[in-house]
Amino acid sequence: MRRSQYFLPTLKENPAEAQIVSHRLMLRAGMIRQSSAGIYSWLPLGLRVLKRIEQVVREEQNAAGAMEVLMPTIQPAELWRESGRYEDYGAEMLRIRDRHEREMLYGPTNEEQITEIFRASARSYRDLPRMMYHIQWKFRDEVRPRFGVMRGREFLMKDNYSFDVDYAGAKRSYNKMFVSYLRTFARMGLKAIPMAADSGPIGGDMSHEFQILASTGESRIYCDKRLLEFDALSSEVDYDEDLQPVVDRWTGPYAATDDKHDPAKCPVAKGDLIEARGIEVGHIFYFGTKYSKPLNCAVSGPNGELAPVEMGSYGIGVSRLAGAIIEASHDDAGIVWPEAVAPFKVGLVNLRAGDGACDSACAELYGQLRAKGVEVLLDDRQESAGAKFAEMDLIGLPWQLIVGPRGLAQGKVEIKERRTGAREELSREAAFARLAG
Ligand code: P5A
Repeated sequence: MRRSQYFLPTLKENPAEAQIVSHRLMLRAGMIRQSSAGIYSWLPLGLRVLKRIEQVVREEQNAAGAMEVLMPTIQPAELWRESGRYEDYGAEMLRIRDRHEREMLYGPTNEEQITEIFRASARSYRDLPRMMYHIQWKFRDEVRPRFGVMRGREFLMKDNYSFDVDYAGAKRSYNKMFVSYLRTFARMGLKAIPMAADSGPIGGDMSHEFQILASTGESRIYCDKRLLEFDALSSEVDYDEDLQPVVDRWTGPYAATDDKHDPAKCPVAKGDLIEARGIEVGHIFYFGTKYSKPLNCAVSGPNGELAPVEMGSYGIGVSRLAGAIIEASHDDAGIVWPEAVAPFKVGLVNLRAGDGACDSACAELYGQLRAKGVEVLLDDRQESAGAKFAEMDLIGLPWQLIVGPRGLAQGKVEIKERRTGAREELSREAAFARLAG
């Protein structure tokens, strides 16, 4: 992509309405634009990040054996009357009527809907287990939408639903998602800590939320520092194996949110206890037959007896993650994207646009990198070097490839790693080989 043709409305000043760093940086980097309270448009740079986050989530869901579907945003009220949640959900639910005065709602979550889909065809225990997920917009009329996309009213969620024959099977599905979440967040460069949680309006009696550490997080958390040392990606997970040992490894050491932490009863030695702030980026639930029973989603067992299926649901805040990753990864100059979710891998800076040698070196590097599948943003504008560097740092691409007349005269270009600030002068070929790898 050429910067001269790109829609990237960056801001020099800090927007007054933004209270936290990720909101400020998303607005300044031209990633999002507010439409109304808690509702945002995603501009080209922001949408690229959102899609990349989505893709990591999708790959890990598929690897765990879940199947992608797509359910609508608008649901009929009667479905929610069947489960009893239509009234229970309260003012957070956006209720609407169509032209025939039929009551509809903009889905805050999809437990009812997936159960309705599944019950129409599931007959026997042989049809189980199944996991189905979608990545779809949700609406919750939050009392206080704030912090940009971190607490929106409209937000993008990955929600997965599991169907099993019995508790043992449901626990297995739960564990699969538990492990899959550790992998998903680790791939994004995040350290996520699972902790026992309340199940709230989703219900059920087993639930974990996944919190990533960030000083601006909304939740106060306590955890054994050894939890931070575990590496979720160190071993390839084979989802056919019993995953309980992996789960025990993570839930064994102490971790709790504020409301659950009792200093008098805390089992962790003082020196090992970390007190931090966290952002909830995922939440998983086991709720057994809470929805399958009222909605009549049952299958026959090996002896022909009919029993409601055992269910769980598993959410990841996809749009929230865009903000959460920035909270976890930025510096004074701007965003520092982990490579796995960066909107472009390389920012190619032409220090003297209009200079024949610089233009042709940039065009060549741009073409070669793209031919290797590397996403490049080429700053080909006639702006000052300072302005270009400041913008590159602000938008946080992992690598800057800097081409100027002085270096080129000696056959050299410069590479800067955004995270460390480390700079290196290299030949064009060596720079290309480094970035194309
Ligand atoms: C699990 C999947 C559920 O809704 N039903 C389907 C279950 N869980 S949850 O905890 O309520 O939400 C899952 C994740 O969605 C993100 N999230 C939000 N993101 C941005 N703005 C919001 N207002 C918002 N509300 C929830 C969180 O990351 C949460 O963990």
